[in-house]
Parts: sequence; structure tokens; C-alpha cells
Amino acid sequence: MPDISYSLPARPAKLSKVEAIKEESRQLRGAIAETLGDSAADKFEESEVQLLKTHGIYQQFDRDTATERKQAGLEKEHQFMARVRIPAGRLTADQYLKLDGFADDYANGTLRITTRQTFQFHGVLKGDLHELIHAISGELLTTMAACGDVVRNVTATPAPIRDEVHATLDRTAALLSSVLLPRTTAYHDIWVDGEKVTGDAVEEPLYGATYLPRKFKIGLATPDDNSIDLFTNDLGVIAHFDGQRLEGWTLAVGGGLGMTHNKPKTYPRLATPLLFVEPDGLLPAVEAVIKVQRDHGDRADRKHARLKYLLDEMGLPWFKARVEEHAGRTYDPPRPLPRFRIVDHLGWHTQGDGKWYLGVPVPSGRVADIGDSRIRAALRTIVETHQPSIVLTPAQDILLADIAEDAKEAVEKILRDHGVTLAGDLSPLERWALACPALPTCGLALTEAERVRQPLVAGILERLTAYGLERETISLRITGCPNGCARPYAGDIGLVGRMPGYYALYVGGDFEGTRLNFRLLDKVGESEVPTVLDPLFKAFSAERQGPEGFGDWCGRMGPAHLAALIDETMPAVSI
Ligand code: SRM
Ligand code: SF4
Repeated sequence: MPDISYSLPARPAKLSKVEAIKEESRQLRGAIAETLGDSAADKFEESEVQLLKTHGIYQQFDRDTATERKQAGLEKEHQFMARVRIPAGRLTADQYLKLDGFADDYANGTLRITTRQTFQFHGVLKGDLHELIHAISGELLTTMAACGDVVRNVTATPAPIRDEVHATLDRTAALLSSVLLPRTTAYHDIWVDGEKVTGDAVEEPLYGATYLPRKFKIGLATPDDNSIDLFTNDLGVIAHFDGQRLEGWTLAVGGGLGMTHNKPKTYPRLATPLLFVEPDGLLPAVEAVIKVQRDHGDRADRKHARLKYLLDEMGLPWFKARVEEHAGRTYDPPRPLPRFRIVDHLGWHTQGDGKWYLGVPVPSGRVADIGDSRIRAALRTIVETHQPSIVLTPAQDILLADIAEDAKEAVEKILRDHGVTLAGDLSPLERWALACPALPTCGLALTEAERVRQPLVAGILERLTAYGLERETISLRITGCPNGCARPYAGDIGLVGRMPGYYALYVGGDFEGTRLNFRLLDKVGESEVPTVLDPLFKAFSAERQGPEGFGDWCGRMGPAHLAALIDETMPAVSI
């Protein structure tokens, strides 16, 4: 019997500022409504900025103009990002068209598909915020709990295959998403009703008065398709099927990628399998896991507040015992897990009901008309004409589902007529590359990401081509800072913003997302990235064993060997 007696690690008695803000907020109201009604203010004060996150809204400013404006003695150009909550990325055609319209009416004319299968609106002005959120709620969608210290958008395997396996994942993602929404009426009162801004307190049985210590992420998948990167979630829910019959769920806990450069106490971590639960027992088990984090997670230091740190401090047996206390029962150990796979959803696929779905690549998830590539107009035309169901993928792409065989050609023609590059015309590197928004919207960005994705992909592809590796399936993930929004630590190659123009280079993860990569170089200039990777590609092409992937090969070689290869070619690179 493991020792599960416990005393939590000594933590400062003083809680973080955000805890006080939540506590005093009257269930996440604060002075949001008042500031919203103050037409003279173009922004919110700090307390409201924190509370707004749980309403799905981030206060930002245009970082491209900030320095110039400061020098001219002007205020920053404040604007807002609003994130919708779309469980498993599923939308109707009508909802898609409405959201697309809102991008013109209230935002910067783009929709941004996120790595958690939802849309973000960027560049929303304060004066348009209320109308945007109100309009979103009119489409039976919400931005509530898309951000903040609560359970975020629940992700699930995107493929719209019409069988029991996929239907179960979809249904369960929607169920968890709705049951785990905060109960406060603050959101409804401020954005939907618009009248009742004082609102009566309601019970928050799951979250309590101060909600969770930090964001909490849940994703669902089967081992057959880990495109959501299940192990990067605080709670990964793995479905076990025997054919089409659900046998139960394995819960894996403690995933999370955020870290700070040079702060070893912060680190990325993949989730560890904790327990197995029968099909009907999922919800109480999930709630119990959340309650353990709610009661014991670190509320003093927000950089140490994710479930992963609690788990590492207290250990898996301790964690499981607390989950069992909350659930009032015991759980079996997790089932052995088979090898995980990732499915390529781009291009045409059958759905199993005589219909087809088409996966359309959206570079960095930015649904926008840029130059000759008018993907936004193309998607709008297709959705208006053919009314497909929509799925947003965790790879920032879009799936158009329920398309009849005889409509396939017409759909493809619309995309081609709008200059959209289809999946078949892309290299695997480009097909799988992810980049976070970074500059100019993200306040935490140290470098560019989305805006340099294309040149970085092109430069790296050139080096791959030199060794005949251009058809190699490699996941490249670029972020503007170490927070890990495009999951750079869970791919073959991660480029993580270090300081303006420089990236830390990570390699050695696996394509299937079951092994973290490691930092190989601390600072590589943006233009040097392809040159630095060149000796690795050269050695990989000569030394790989059979179909071994690039990440697997790097993992097998280890950092010292790889660093020596680079050092021979480029001794000046900082390691
Ligand atoms: Fe993220 C913060 C964008 C997925 C870890 N993330 C942010 C903010 C809101 C910046 C901020 O706090 O001011 C970014 C907004 C930028 C902008 O201008 O839009 C931002 N994160 C994104 C998105 C849009 C990236 C994308 O390319 O799609 C993703 C939105 C997901 C969604 O729909 O909910 C996004 N963020 C992720 C992921 C990946 C995932 O969940 O699968 C991670 C790593 C997994 C994890 O949570 O550990 C991630 N974001 C973070 C962190 C680090 C958290 C930590 O534990 O340290 C931050 C910073 C923070 O919370 O303090 C952050
Ligand atoms: Fe911003 Fe960093 Fe996330 Fe990129 S990884 S969106 S720069 S917080």
C-alpha cells in the first residue's frame, strides 16, 4: 500500500493577486459592465482585464505601432481578442457563416483557427466588444470559459467519421464542455441580457468562489488518432473501444507545456496515465480530478499553479487517493496503452455514410484573404453553396464535412479559383507546420511566429530537399515565446521564441506526440535555422534505421551527438 498520507509543500501564505481579484469579483463581474458602458475609456483596468479572460476576452494592443506611438507620446492602440468556445471544433454551416460575418462587422476581417479547435477574433475595439459577444451568443455559441482559470475548450479527435467511436468522442466533448461551464450568471447578465449587471450569486458547486488556481485543459482521443496531442492536456481522456463498443476510459493527468526560459522550476510535461474508469463513470472521475487541483493547486505562484506541478510534488499515488476521496470510490489502474498514431485529415476522406469530408490547409489557422490566396472568400462560397458541417482541427486547419460525391469537383474548383493551395500541393513539412499568433497581437511574444512560418518552412524544406527528404513527414512547430501555444515541445522540431530574431531549437520528440523533445540550441538566429538543421538532415538521411522518423532519430542520437554535428559545420552557433 503506497504511503498516501500527505502534507502539501510549504507555500507562501500570500495568494497571487489574481486570487484576490476573483474572490472580490462577485462571481466574475467586477466592474466590467461599468467600464463597458464608459465610452470615454478604450481599455479596462487590471482587475477587469483578469476577469475578462474567463469571459473569453483578452485585452491587447497593436505591438507593431506601440513603439512609434510611445515615441510620439501617444497611448497604445488598445484592442481585444475574443475566443469562442467550440467543443471538438464542431460548427454548423450557418454558425460558420455568422462568425465569418462578425469578423468584418466587429474584428479585423479574419478568423483565426486555434490549436484547440476554436476561433479567435482579433483587433476588436472596445466599442464593438459588447455587440460581438452578444452576437456570438445569438448563434448558440459562447466565449465564456474559453480562457481564464476554468476548464477551457474541450478538444477531441476531429475526423467527422460517422461511426460510434467518433460520435462518442464528439458527444462526450460536448457533454464535458457544458457540464464544466461555470454557473455564474455574470456572462449572461453582462453580454447577453445587458440589463442585470448586479446579478444574484449562484452556487458554483465545482469551482467554488475562486474558481481554479489556473487554466485547466481537457482533450479526448483514441490511440488511433492523437491529433489533439492528448498528453499535453491537464487531463487527457483516452477512449478504449472494442470495435464500436466503448469499454471505458483511461484518464491521464499532468500535461502542460508552458515554461519560462532559464527558470528550471517551470517545464513542459506530458500527462501520466492515472486510472481506468468504466463508460458511465467518466463525469464523476473528471470532476474529482478537477477538484483535487482546485483544492491543492498552488494559488500563490501562477507560474507554478498548473496541475503538473502538484502532481510532481505529491506523486501519482497521492493524487489518485485524493481523486478517489472526492469520487467516493476506488478506480482500477490505467489500461496499457497501445502505440499512438496521428491521422492526416487534409484532402478528401470518406465519412462512412456515403458522404465525404475535405481537409483544407489553413496556414497558421488564419482564415483571411491575402493577396492571390483568398481562402476566406472560398470557404464562405463553399459553405453558402454546399452547406457542409464544419470541424476546426487542432492543427489549425478546417474540415468541410457531409459533402456528396457529386459535389466534390465543384468544391475543389471553388478553392482553386480562389488561389487556395490544396493539401496535395503541399510538402508534408508545410502540411504539418504550426505557428502561434505571436506578433503583433500577443502581449507575451518575444519573436515572430505566424508571420515567419512561411519563410521558415521554405528555408527548412530547401535543406530537406538537398538530402531527398522533401516527402518526409516532420512536424515543425513555431512559437513566439516559451508558453508553448503551438505545442513546440511535443513535435519533431520546435522553434521557441527566445529574444527578438532568435529561437531556441528543440528536436527529438516523436511525430505521434508521446515524447517531449529536448532543447538542442539556446539561441539560433531566424535566418540561421535552416543552416543549423542542415547537418542533422544530412546525418539523418544517411543513418536512419528503416522508416525511423526525424524526431525519433534525433531522440536516439541524443543532444551531445547532434550538437557535435552542428558544431563541426557551424562552430559559432550558441548552444
Ligand atoms: Fe496559449 C497564453 C494563444 C493554445 C499555453 N495563448 C496565450 C495568450 C492568450 C497570450 C496572453 O496570455 O496574453 C495567446 C493569445 C495570442 C493572440 O494574440 O491570439 C495565446 N494559445 C493561443 C492560441 C490561439 C495559439 C494558436 O496558435 O492557436 C491557442 C488557443 C487555444 C484555445 O483555443 O484555447 C493556444 N496555449 C495553447 C496551448 C496548446 C494547447 O492547449 O493545446 C498551450 C500549451 C499547453 C498548456 O496549456 O500548457 C498554451 N498560452 C499558454 C500559456 C502557458 C501556460 C502555462 O502553464 O504556463 C500562456 C501564458 C499564460 O497562461 O500565462 C498562454
Ligand atoms: Fe503568445 Fe507565446 Fe502563446 Fe505564441 S506561444 S501565442 S507568443 S503566449
